[in-house]
Amino acid sequence: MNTSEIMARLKVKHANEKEYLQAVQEVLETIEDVYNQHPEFEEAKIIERLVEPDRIFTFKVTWVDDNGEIQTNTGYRVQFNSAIGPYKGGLRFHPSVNISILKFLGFEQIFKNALTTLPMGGGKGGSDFNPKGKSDAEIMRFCQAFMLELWRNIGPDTDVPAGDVGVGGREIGYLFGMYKKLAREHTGVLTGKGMTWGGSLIRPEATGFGAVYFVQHMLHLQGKDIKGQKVAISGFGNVAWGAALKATQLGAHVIAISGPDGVIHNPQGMNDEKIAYMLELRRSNNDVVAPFAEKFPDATFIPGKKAWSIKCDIAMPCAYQNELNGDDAKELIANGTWCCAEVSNMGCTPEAIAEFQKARIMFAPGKAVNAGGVATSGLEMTQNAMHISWSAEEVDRKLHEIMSNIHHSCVRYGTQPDGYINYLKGANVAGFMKVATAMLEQGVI
Ligand code: 2IT
Repeated sequence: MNTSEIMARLKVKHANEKEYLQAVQEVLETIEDVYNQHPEFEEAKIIERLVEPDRIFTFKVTWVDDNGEIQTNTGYRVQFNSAIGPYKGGLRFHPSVNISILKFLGFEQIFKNALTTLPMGGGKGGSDFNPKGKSDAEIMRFCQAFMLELWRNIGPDTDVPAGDVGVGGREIGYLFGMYKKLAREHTGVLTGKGMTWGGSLIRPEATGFGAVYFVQHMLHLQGKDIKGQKVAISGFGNVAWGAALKATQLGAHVIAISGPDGVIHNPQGMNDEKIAYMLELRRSNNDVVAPFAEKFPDATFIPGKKAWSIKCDIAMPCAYQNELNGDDAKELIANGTWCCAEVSNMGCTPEAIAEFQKARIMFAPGKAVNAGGVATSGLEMTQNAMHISWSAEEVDRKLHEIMSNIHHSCVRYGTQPDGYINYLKGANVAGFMKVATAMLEQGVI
């Protein structure tokens, strides 16, 4: 079967899973050429096998809230592909979480993890639990109840979860505590752990830092520097924080951050105090960015608007999937934006990507740009397995090297005859070739 036939069948079989279908379609469209050049892949039905997760666990999570009321949520873990290493990928706690979203995230994770050059397969999990407004004790009870089910299906050489939207250091702590108690082992079964109990230095910063390192490579190749550029960032979570911090350190002006409630226009750029306040805002668990403008009067809050309404050179979506659509892309392009580096997973809709590519604007996909996060998780696994801990400089040096390699792979597989670099194609083809070859070599399993 060719890629269009496979896609057509998937659309019938999983008609309700729109995010999953979107992620698969994007990959299949970009790898079609190489797939056709490798009849051995088609013969081994590599794509048919790759789009189907190895297994999915669904479980009930019951817990008691602070009012003594019993709450029920659904927990999931999608173990997608283990061709090149144990399943690896984050846990997302958000009311929108469902099978389609976790399958899209798990599918993307396969290629992203392959790009890092580290031995990690693809997986993803989470729950429809809404952390917004929950007390610390409620978060702990939920995490413990979640792990009470999940622990049997994960392990340091089997499946290693981490954080994602709604899951940060605090949640990883509660999840790890329960895992350790049940499994009676202190191993690297989760990443993003605390620094005193097996966590890697630089892991909290890694996704945002890695993304900015990637952007530096994109710019250098065009003879440009990040210093002095205006950067618009969406979100104000852990990833947005890391990106804002590194971009500011390198002399860029982060002129927008945003939340579900609207955008902060910050024409003066960030400083240490503002960046520290981003963390405070996130810790407040209220999911609003408006208080930033109350604290810093040089910034303005524009309710209901996205970060893409602010004039910028470089756009970095750092929040959710499909947060930048075709109209947003048109607005950015009209305002003179010349680079979009997706930091969220599938942050741009297919229409937005088409607009950027049509305008020959630099665009790079999340699975390349944000891979520094999971790469540093991979480095955390290595340190745990070796029972050692590397210095921040050592981890940052390795992160730099990994991002440079990923950029190199994208350029190698994505440079078009006219010189335009199709980073989306480059990332998908590079990741696919590695996983497909591994699957072929391991036989029909
Ligand atoms: O989307 C991602 O790559 C993550 N949420 C991080 C996954 C990880 O295992 O560190």
